[in-house]
Amino acid sequence: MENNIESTQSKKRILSGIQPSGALTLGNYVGALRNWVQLQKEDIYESYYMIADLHAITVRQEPKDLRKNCMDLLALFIACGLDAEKEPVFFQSHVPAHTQLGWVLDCNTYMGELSRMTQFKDKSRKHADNINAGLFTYPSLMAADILLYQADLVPVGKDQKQHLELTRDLANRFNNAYSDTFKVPEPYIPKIGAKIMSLQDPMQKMSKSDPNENSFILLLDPIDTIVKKIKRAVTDSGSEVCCGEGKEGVENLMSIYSAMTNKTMDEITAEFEGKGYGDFKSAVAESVVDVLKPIQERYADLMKNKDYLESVYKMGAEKANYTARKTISKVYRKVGFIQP
Ligand code: ATP
Ligand code: LTN
Repeated sequence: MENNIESTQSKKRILSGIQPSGALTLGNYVGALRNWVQLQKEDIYESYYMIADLHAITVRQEPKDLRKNCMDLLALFIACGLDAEKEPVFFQSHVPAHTQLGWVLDCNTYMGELSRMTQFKDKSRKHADNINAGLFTYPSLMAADILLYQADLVPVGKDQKQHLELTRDLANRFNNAYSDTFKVPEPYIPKIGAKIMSLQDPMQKMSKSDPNENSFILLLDPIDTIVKKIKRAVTDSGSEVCCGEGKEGVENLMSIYSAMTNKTMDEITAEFEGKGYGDFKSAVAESVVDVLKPIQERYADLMKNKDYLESVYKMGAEKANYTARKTISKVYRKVGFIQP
């Protein structure tokens, strides 16, 4: 069988993205962004990080808000520690190969597979007045994002696992039908904080589109708001800081504290033995503020330098296009299109 997967690639590759569909939450940071920064520091991967603007319009977006969210997200990626000069950070819409491969994969994805996606079901429920075709085929476009870069690893939160499984199925399906073309990627889901829960309902994921503002912490929330939201977080009628049945609210705060301080759950239980929720919540709030304050300061500085941000995304698009074009021309050739 012809093996066309790039053999010159020396480092393993990473690709991931976040939608510019609103302000980032602590869940996005813990489940995704912070791991991107750590992985980039390890320097054993070549990484591509994108702002998934094409995905964002599967839900109605006000154009001026979308523009603002895109620039905010770019600045936040850098403020959180991504080195955008070293490796590409780019807007998905700046790389036409995403939509090109998205179409080819649409034609290799079954309706039944797409109907099973829980994100589609959730979002159809939330946006019942706009259940559009893009929302339905979103997972094929996400697979295209990943397969274009021949990514080995995709760091995401737990909610994206199902999309990753479909991506792997599509890669294998295409490779079997047309000969080896795509790397089959692995998800990278953190052990701690893979799913940070709502502060108001610990059975629900913390989500930036939750109508209850007390349910999430935004990376750019003012410090006193962060403290207030944590103090108001739902716990239970007991007073023990530990995990277990009925302790979901406390466990969620423990996960946040663990993610912020790198302490294990056992260490946290020991630290707060004999102390009440008041002390615990103060410590959680302090740990979140310690992490977010420097990010907010860097973000404010970056937003004053629009020229720099522009240079970053242009450079990112150039590098991303270079890699993506190689894959899409291979795919077009393999499916039988005449070379232009
Ligand atoms: P929306 O509320 O609009 O559906 P979202 O907050 O779920 O958005 P996405 O842009 O869909 O955010 O997700 C970006 C990344 O953040 C993904 O890797 C996702 O898995 C991760 N993520 C999102 N929410 C959480 C959470 N509560 N805990 C851990 N990871 C999360
Ligand atoms: N589907 C993801 C965002 C996303 C993504 C990607 C993540 C779009 N393309 C490629 C990883 C790799 C979400 O909704 N959180």
